[in-house]
Amino acid sequence: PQPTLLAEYQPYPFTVTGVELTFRLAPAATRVIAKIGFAPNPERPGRHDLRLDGETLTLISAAVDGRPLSPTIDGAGLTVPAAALPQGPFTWEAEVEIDPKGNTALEGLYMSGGMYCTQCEAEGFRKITFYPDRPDVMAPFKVRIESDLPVLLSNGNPTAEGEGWAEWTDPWPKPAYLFALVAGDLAAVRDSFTTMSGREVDLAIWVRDGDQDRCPYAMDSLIRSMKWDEEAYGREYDLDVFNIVAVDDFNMGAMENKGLNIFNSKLVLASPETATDADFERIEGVIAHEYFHNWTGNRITCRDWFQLCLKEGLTVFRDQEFTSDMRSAPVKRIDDVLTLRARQFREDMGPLAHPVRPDSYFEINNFYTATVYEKGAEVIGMLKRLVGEDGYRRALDLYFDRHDGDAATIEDWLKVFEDATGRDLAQFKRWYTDAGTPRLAVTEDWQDGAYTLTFTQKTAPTPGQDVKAPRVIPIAVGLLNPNGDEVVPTTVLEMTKATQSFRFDGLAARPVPSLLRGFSAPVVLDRAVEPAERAFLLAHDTDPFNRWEAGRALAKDVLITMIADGTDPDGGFIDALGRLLADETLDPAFRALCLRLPSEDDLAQTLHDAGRAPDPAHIHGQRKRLATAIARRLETPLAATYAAMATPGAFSPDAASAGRRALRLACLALLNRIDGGDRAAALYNDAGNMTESAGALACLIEAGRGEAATNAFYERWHENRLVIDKWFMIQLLHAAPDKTAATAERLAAHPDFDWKNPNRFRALLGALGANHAGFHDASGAAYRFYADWLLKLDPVNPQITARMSTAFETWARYDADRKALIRAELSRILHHPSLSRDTREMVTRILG
Ligand code: HT7
Ligand code: ZN
Repeated sequence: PQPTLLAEYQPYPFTVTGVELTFRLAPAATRVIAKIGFAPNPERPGRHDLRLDGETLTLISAAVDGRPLSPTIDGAGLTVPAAALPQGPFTWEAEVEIDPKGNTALEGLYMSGGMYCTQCEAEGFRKITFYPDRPDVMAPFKVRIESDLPVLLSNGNPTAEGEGWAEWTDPWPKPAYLFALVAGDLAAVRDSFTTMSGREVDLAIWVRDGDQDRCPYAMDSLIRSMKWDEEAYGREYDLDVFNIVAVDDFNMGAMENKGLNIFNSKLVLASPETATDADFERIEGVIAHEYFHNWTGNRITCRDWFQLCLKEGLTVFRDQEFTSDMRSAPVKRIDDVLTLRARQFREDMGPLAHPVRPDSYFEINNFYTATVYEKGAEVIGMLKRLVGEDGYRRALDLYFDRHDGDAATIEDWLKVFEDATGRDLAQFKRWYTDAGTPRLAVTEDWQDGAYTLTFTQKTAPTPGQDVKAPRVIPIAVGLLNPNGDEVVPTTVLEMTKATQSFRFDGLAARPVPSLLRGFSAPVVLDRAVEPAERAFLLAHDTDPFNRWEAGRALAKDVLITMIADGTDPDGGFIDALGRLLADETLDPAFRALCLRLPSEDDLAQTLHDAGRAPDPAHIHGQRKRLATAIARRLETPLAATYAAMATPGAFSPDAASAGRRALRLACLALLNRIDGGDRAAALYNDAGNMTESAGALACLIEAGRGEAATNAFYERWHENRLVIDKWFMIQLLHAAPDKTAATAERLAAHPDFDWKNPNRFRALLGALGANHAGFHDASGAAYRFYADWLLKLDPVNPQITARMSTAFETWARYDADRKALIRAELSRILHHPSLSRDTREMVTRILG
């Protein structure tokens, strides 16, 4: 197969004037009758064949303007020669048969727990009917659903219904990837929202009967999102109804189909007993994200899938802003940077590195990545920093005015910023076109009251891009005097050259720099800093992000030294941590983040960057050793904080309560190193919510006394799928390295390991891949087990298989033996005779 190339984009030769679909639902033989109006597209003069995408469809009949015809069908669609088409507009009619029940790939129309549902992004609509399945073809849709099931939903507004049928009309032209249909025996939780212009919108969340009491948080999040988008961006909802449906079998988190969002049930259903604080926060964020797509994605969509970041980067940025406003902005920023570094930096530094706007793909589903989403959001954060709040608002207003109803590009996006602010963004565009994370080296000079910072940027070659030109990097800097007072408040330096100096005059003493405040650009700062300076910033920096960053860097330095020479951990670092822990002026959630040690994966990457092959078992051991040393030295304040942070009374998912629980559990995890699991056992017995139950269970497993609690947890929750996902996950995440593969094997044989369910598969295999020392155990047993399961899942669900193959993306970091073991597993996968295109592309790229 040939890759799809950005450079080869051409508009579709026809416009679609309207789509009418009738669905006669039956599990193994659904009939889809399509009536589609086509007209010649003036952007592609001349006569053209009609090419329609279509996969896994059985064509029953086809006609153009009522005249039956037999088009040529291949594995990817059908063609009607230009000669068989009228010169002007025409109507295409086709009836096809599809098999929702046999659709295990969960793309197109499929069944989940007796209900019909769809997933059409990116290219799933072509599994429903023959159609130009590309985002720049937009049309109004009218849908009739015929079924005995009581609830029949599609996009837009309900326009008619009768016994066994319902009709929906979506007046807003949309690309096929936003099409949705749901049919099932569902219960609704309802509310309403009055928009800023006074229109009443009926809101409903549809779930299985019995799950209604786990919907209020999602509904509340939706209402807050609708309000926020009006206040922050002036964006109002544009239909009479907004429906959300929760489904158990879903490949990703959720989908922003116009007026009918479909969600993975884990991102809707939450109660204090079944969901953790992290689940609540994630639900709030994803409900907001999908809702915000109504403007950034649906009203303005992407011209082609290369422009995916246009909607995803912007919508992630918007949901991050929303969460910052709802919760604590500094804590949210730290969380986002932790995610970015853990997922996107890892991607950008390995064989899967690609630009925020890629320029070639075999399978677009493989490009729903941390680079497109999270780095895409960072790029928008940089733009906002460069043009300021007002410039950003003007640019966004212009974007919505100019492009409403369009299928737009990154060029269009940058142009509105240029037009609204007068800036030239030609160099900035490199953030979209060039892969790789720039490294920023820093040197300082201090002479006669003048302090000069010199930065040098370098980006290592990435696949297909050997040479990198300098990028625009906004570097937010503040300067502190030796007393800890801020003498230069946050200033954004605009770096545009490979090497560039910035001078600060009139200072009375050599300052301490606080660099890259708020993580103002997605780069790695390379600067050798003395522990004393880091401790100074940890104590005095006014920028909360950099305060946390200083503690993080200290912890990392200590750990890297311990790993290198087995020395005892640094007491100064632990005492600095102790001061932070005891500082009650600091938000508990912030203190919890400061107590969290750098991950083993992060340490492995740091060692690799320094030219050393990481030893996962040794890293694991030294990280534990540091945790033990912290617990011993800070036992008294940790125990006091553990007691003080209890949240008695009714559970509230608000940020302040969640922060207290996070700090309490961070203390528990450390104390667990020295109390043999006693506190965890007590907490497990008393826990009044899932945050504490799950946290205590993890500690008990770590302490080697998890068996009884693990069994009790299962007994208590075996009827709740989402909680049993946690049960699988916790056991694997916390298994000892030499027992991880065996634990995975045992759990895979458990009758509840319903491996065709993506959440369950991810709970087990995802957690195995995330247990760094266990996954990379020198025996290679985990590698083998993991590869076996990828091969088993591939014919059933290629999308999930391909995505999960990324567990192997870091293979080049490790020693020769591990490299050989991983490469052998990857080539075993690659040589499988009927490997999917999805997994083939990923494994080929990973092998390099
Ligand atoms: N825009 C949605 C992406 C998505 C998706 C992509 C490929 C395969 C399945 C999928 N499900 C959802 C979700 C979002 O980012 O908002
Ligand atoms: Zn999205």
